[in-house]
Amino acid sequence: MRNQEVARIFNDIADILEIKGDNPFRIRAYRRAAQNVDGLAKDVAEISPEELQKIPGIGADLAGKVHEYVETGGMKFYDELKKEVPSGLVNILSVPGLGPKTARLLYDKLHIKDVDDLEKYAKEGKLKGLPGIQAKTEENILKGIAMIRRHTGRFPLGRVLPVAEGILEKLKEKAPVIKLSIAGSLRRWKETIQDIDILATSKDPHKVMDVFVHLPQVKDVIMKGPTKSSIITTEGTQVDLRVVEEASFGAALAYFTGSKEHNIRLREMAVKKGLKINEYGIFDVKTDRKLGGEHEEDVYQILGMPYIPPEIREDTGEIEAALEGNLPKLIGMKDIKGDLHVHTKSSDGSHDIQELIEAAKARGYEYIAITDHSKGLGVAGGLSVEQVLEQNRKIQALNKKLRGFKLLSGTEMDIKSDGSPDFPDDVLKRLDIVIASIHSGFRQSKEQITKRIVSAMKNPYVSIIAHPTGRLIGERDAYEVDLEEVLKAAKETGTAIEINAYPLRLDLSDMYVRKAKEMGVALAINTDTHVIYQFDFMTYGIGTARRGWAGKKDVLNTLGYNALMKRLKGKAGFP
Ligand code: DGT
Ligand code: CA
Ligand code: ZN
Repeated sequence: MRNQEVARIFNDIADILEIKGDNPFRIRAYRRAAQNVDGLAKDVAEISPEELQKIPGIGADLAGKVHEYVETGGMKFYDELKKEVPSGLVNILSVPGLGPKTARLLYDKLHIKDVDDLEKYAKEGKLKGLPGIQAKTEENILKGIAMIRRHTGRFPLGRVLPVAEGILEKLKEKAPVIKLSIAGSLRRWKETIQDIDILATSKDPHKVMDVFVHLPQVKDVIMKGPTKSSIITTEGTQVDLRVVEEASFGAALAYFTGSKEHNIRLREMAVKKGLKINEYGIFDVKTDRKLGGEHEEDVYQILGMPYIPPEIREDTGEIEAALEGNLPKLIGMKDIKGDLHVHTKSSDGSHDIQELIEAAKARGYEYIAITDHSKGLGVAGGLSVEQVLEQNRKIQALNKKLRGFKLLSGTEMDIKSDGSPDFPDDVLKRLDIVIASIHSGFRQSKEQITKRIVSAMKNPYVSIIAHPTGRLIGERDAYEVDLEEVLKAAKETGTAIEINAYPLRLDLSDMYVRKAKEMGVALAINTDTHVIYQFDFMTYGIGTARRGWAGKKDVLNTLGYNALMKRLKGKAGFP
């Protein structure tokens, strides 16, 4: 979809305008347009200029710009605008907490043009005198730069997967492929991705490669051959496509899915059995006879193991578990009965409850929890006590009318900086579910933040801790928090921990999901939906849960409605 690209450009434009000190209304118009284009379910390339104008926040002018981009792959206004500020200055904005006003100031006063300049000045302590910059800020800027550096070269899964799916779709449509699969870290649902690996079989590999290197997503072609081609997409991700023989497809899929560590272990095992595994198949070393390779299962079967799902192929115990017959039965999409973290337009969501019910039913769900923000989160339209109680009455009335579907009346309650809850207990006790989470005070010490979360968990009405580390992959590091302590307290208090499925969050991360599972802490996989299409983010949560070895019984929202309600009311200390 072109939508993400257009949204990124509109956001860039807003950034540059802001650095230039342009009209705030104009800046906000670009930001709003970016958000709305990003949220569209349909590709802007398939929407006529007339229809484009009907999208909220897109007038004739912006519709024209979108159309221009779809037609030409560029936007004149954007290209001209970029010439007005040093390109590195825009990159400075990716340093967390550093906004356009500061960027402008840094440029005007110190001629800082890019991240390297910024780092140099911060290290030398030369930023301090500037308005609004203190020693602590310099330290935070350096931390932020270090984070950006760590992430360069790897892209968040949530940015890469839609690109890969777009390419697969086009290949299916236009190229003579028979089998087609994603491989590599993307197939393992790793949270960051270096490059996209795709495998195919075909009777006409040349034609497949021809189609591939001419796809609209392609910016540069690195190499083109009959068995392997590599391109760079317009987003800057490398994609390798390999066309292999039908008889080797399974072996190639196993090989290129990795991980490398997992493959090395498999090959060592093979050697001990007098076998050889490579991307072409499994062979008997003595006779060179091919024993298998058409199907991925062949590899595992010949080594005397059950099939190991891609998500756990990391050599972190899966091979031992497989040999002992102890592989976990991993959770799947079909196990999910509902979503426990959903916003309506009463806070910062985009839809009313009725629209959300329809969307949830269409996904086969049995229930959803309405969890708008609480009053402390003013910027997100948090609900007052009166408003959340009114919503609660409305939901109870709706539940009487609904057939085969239930709403849970809830809240995403802010845990305040001092650790106190944003609603009193006599409000919380009327709700079906309470999600508690942190939205401020990210710079507190590890002890403070851990204490805040633990004290929230001690409240008998708090059912789930949402996005427990606050990270945004590639954009914002987790706040300092002792997750081991949090998990321990979760176990003791009977509080569930969320796997927030929003693609840039994936929070809990896979490693801690596994720890939670081992400790017997309940998990909940939620999308944090603000716009309906985001319900589909559930697959990312499932991917993360599977990477953490989680099964159906580890996850709250696999329970049916009645069992779930019983479970929520069963928390220790619940009156
Ligand atoms: P990344 O870094 O996100 O692209 O991660 P992967 O796992 O996709 O790594 P990539 O793209 O370098 O290679 C894809 C797969 O190919 C990898 O998971 C395993 C296999 N592979 C690549 N290089 C080697 C190697 O030197 N030895 C073995 N055994 N397997 C390899
Ligand atoms: Ca890869
Ligand atoms: Zn939320």
